[in-house]
Amino acid sequence: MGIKPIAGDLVFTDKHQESYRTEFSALAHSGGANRRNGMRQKVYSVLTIDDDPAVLRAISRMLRSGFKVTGVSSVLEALSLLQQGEKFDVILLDLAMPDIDGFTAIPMLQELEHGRVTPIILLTGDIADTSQGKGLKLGAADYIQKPPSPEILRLRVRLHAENADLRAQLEALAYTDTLTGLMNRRGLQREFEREIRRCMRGSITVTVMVLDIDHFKSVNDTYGHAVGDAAICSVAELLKQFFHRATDFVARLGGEEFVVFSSEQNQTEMELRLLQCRDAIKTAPLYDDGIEIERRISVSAGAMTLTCTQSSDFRLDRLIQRADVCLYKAKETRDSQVWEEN
Ligand code: GH3
Ligand code: MG
Ligand code: MG
Repeated sequence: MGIKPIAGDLVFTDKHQESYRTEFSALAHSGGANRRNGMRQKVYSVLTIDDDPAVLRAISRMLRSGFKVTGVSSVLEALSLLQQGEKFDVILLDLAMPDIDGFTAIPMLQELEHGRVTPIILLTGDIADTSQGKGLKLGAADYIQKPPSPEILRLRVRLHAENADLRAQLEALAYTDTLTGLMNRRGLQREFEREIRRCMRGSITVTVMVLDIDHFKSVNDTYGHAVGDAAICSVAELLKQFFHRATDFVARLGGEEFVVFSSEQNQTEMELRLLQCRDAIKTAPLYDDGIEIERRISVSAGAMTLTCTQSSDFRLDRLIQRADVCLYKAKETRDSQVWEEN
């Protein structure tokens, strides 16, 4: 894809390269100590995308200490690295790239991150307000003029990497159930929204199951809350084991209730997996203070399998409600799994 070159961005003059060279030697003498206030700093990985090899070399050297830099000379190479699952803490993107221009590249890079939000910093000679605004609106985290001041580059890259780290930690807390380590309802909602779009595009079959431990109150009443907690964790572990495919999502909704959301398997296959999982739960030992107790637990499940289509309006809460109706029937009839009729 051809683009109009942006003035000031195409060539690094000798003067620029000279300033980088000066910086490298200054760095070399500083010993590259990777500490701040006596604290060891985390080494962040940075992906630099620039078609000018001199810039790639310069950035690498500027970020030699405290960063691990990967340089690529085209947006396509960067996309291919992300597609292969490579993860970076910060992306430095040149706006004027010959294959795909930076503005177009921002959403393409973000799309491949599977929900991670890696800060993209535009690094360019074009610092017109309109370009800056456009870049930031498209989702860039920041804008740095070329040639960057090495110190400012390091500080900004670190600042964005640290902010992204903090955000990831907060998200992990917000989306994880602390007792079991499974996703909580919010986490499931997030995964569901991502996954259901893919399923609707491809008319893929999905299954939603709600599982609930039977007579759980009596476990608590007889053995205490700690054993109850251990029983919840044991069910969580077995659910993870039996629903471990990339297209399976297991969450704890709260209390002793769990949800499995899964795609790409038909009802018969899912029924079989659920049966095997329930058998494993029924025979799993429970412990009180490290000593095995006699008590075993069972779960009941309500479930449905349906095919996603572009036109259908799938909402997680509605699907869970429908599975819940089946779960209620399962409890009433003492059938251990009830599936919604197609
Ligand atoms: P049913 O067979 O109909 O499912 O009955 P049940 O006893 O399993 O369900 P009920 O809703 O009557 O009781 C659920 C109990 O789960 C009540 C609550 O105190 C307990 N509970 C909820 N969250 C937790 C938790 O995190 N840990 C423990 N140990 N107990 C919990
Ligand atoms: Mg360029
Ligand atoms: Mg229960």
